Amino acid sequence: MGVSQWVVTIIGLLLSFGIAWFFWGPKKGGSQAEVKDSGYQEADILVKGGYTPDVIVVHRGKPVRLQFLREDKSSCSEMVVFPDFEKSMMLPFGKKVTVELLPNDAGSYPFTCQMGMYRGTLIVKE
Ligand SMILES: [Cu+2]
Repeated sequence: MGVSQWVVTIIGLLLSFGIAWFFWGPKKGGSQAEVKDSGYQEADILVKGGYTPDVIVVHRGKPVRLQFLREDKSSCSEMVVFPDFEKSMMLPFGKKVTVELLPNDAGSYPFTCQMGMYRGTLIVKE
C-alpha cells in the first residue's frame, strides 16, 4: 500500500472508532435534579427536536417535579408519556407543563413522545 492508502485506512478506522464511541461509549452522568425548598426534586426539560437534558437523575422516595417547556412545533412533541408511571401530559407550545412523579423504586424509567421518537430517561437512584 502507498502512503495515501495508509492515510485513508487510518482515517477510516478513526472514524469508525469515533462512531462506535459515540453510540456505545460511556454516557455522561445525566442531569441531577435539584432538591428545592418545596421538597421536590426539580428539573427543567426543553422539548425541541428531542429532550434536553434527556437523562435526569433523581433519588428514590422523594417527589419529582419535571417542568417541560415545548419549543418545537412538530406534532411529534405535543405529548410526553411516562409508561412506567402511567402518566401522560399534553405539552402546549411555549407553555411550561409540570409532571409530578413519586419514584419509589430505583431503576431507569424511559419517557417518550406519544410515538416514541423523542426519548429520555429518568434514572432513580437509591
Ligand atoms: Cu413523536
